Amino acid sequence: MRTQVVIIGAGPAGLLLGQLLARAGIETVILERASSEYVLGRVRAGVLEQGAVRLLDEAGAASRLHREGLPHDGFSLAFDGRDHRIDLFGLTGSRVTVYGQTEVTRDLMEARDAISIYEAANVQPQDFDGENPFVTYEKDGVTHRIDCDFIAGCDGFHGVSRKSVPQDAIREFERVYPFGWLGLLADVPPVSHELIYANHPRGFALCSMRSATRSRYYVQCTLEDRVEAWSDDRFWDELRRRLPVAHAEALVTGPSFEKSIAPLRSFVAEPMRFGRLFLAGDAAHIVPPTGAKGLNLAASDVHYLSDALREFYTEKSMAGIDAYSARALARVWKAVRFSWSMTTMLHRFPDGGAFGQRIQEAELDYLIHSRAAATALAENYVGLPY
Ligand code: RFL
Ligand code: PHB
Repeated sequence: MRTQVVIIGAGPAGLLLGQLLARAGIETVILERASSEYVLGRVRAGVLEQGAVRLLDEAGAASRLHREGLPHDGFSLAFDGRDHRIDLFGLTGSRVTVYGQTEVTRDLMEARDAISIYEAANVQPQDFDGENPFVTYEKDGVTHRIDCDFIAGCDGFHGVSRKSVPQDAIREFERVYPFGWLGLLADVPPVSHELIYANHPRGFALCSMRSATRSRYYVQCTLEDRVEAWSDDRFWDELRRRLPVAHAEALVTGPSFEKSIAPLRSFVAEPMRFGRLFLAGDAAHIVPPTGAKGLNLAASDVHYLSDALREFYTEKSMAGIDAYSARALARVWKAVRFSWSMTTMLHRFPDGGAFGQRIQEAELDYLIHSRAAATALAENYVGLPY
């Protein structure tokens, strides 16, 4: 079998790229290791930048997002027992949209303009340093081969694409944080109509949502914590303790239907192109979720990559392809910096000590008293321009 572009991974990066290319008339096959039900069952991101919304529009997959997504003009930083609002719209003229990654994935799956093959085992990108790359995979016990012009590795942090690159051709940068996030999803109304990021002596907490009737909450936990040790009651008690009193009293609790622990990490692989193999999204970089940037970075990579491939097929030009890695990485590193700084400002570090604590207090105090500082935070949160 032959196609123009093989995409490995049907997460948001792979599906969005497939959809944009298919709409541009570029033949694409997406190979996904998991089943579509499994991909849809993963609960992850919730906040979209306007750039990501525009791309979903371009992909023809945004009509439900426009109906059901929640526009947010600001969020709250809670510390010292009080709320301090960051007026995103007032400071930047821009807003974010709260809409679950699960829903983005479902909308892209339903658009179905690209061919997707689920439960493809042992996917392997091959010969991408030459002119004739191909990808092999197994399905129902049979080995298949797809010849192509390009391979897009959109297979997440644990995928095969980055691992297929020779060690001496890639440089990796990493920071692992000494804590995780315990997240819970419940059908209860959100405690506030905007997100609350709380810095508290007991640890960070985040109040987010999926809709007016579905809440997503997180508390900072240790790396040794196990989900089984966290009953719903224990979670709700801990969350309440970390919020300002008015929110703690207003918190509506109920049975959870999803609870999981995610470790926090910053990671970047450079470059993002190796001959005819590209990396995009979590396959190339990971950010801690504190800045709400992971999914949005996957979208901006896909923007640069889909532009480059369209340019190649319509104008026979390699310019966009040659520029892809540098363009994407320039935006990636700014989001890595922002996510690291939000994480550092809001969490309790086991070895942070009294000095670390005073620095956090000074930074938060500066933020709420300086319009310049608040604007810098807001412009990163709503997303830097593509
Ligand atoms: P994904 O979503 O990991 O998808 C990769 C896909 O590739 C498949 N795969 C393979 N397929 C074939 N062969 C192989 N060998 C394969 N290996 C893997 C996988 O099965 C999967 O389907 O990566 P992608 O598409 O780059 O998307 C990235 C985002 O999922 C991620 O950055 C965000 O979820 C991060 N994130 C957030 N991002 C935001 O922008 N805003 C947020 O508010 C936000 N909150 C979060 C988050 C991530 C979290 N966790 C759990 C990591 C909150 C959390 C808790
Ligand atoms: C979420 O709703 O899951 C969410 C929101 C904001 C973040 C991280 C996660 O910074």
